[in-house]
Amino acid sequence: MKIHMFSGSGFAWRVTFACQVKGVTYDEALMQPTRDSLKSPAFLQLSPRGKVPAIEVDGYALSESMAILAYLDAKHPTPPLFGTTPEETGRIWQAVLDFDLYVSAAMVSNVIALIAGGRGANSEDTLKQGATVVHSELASLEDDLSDAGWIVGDGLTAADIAIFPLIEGLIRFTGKPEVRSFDLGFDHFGSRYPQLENWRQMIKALPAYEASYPAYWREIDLAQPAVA
Ligand SMILES: N[C@@H](CCC(=O)N[C@@H](CS)C(=O)NCC(=O)O)C(=O)O
Repeated sequence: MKIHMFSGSGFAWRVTFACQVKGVTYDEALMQPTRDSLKSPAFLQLSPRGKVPAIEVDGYALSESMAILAYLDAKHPTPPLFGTTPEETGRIWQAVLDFDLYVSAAMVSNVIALIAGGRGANSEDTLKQGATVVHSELASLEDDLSDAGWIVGDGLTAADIAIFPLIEGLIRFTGKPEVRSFDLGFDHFGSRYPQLENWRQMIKALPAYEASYPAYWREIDLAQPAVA
């Protein structure tokens, strides 16, 4: 299986994480996050909206990270990521869709993408508004974790894999020195969100975490000011 992606995309990390959990081998087809590359006719054949991730398997192409996770789960059922009972499956999709429909825009478009794209310095108001929405959503997630500390039920599911990479991106990008002065409130994450911090540590303890950690994030330490 080939995964078209760029290293550090939270949506692509969902797919590589799920592959690692399931022991599915894959090749990363790394792209540049540019219009030329993402909106090229060839890539639009694979991903009609020109977004990563997209996969190719034996002539079959699929985009949308959660569609890819559902495909992987159907093709490689062990371990199951979408529950083992209809009730669990419903809860997992509820959590995923809730996040993607109501949370990820504030988190990705109004915080992570602005900072990652270098536009954060000119967007303080948007960043602050985005951060306010994200904090209220994180507070709900903090309260709603299962008794076992996962998003749903007593083990890792697609809901954890959907949400975790984007929270890691949020923490990484808001830790940039030039953004810290905006005081968005995401540093000291663990003291503000102790249950979510415990959940992050449970995920980080899984072998799939290290195995899928974005190579680009390892290479570039955002906490250090950029060298001119
Ligand atoms: N809903 C999509 C979102 C994918 C997405 O937004 N990918 C970003 C990278 S993190 C992208 O390709 N952005 C390029 C663009 O929108 O032009 C999914 O879950 O796969």
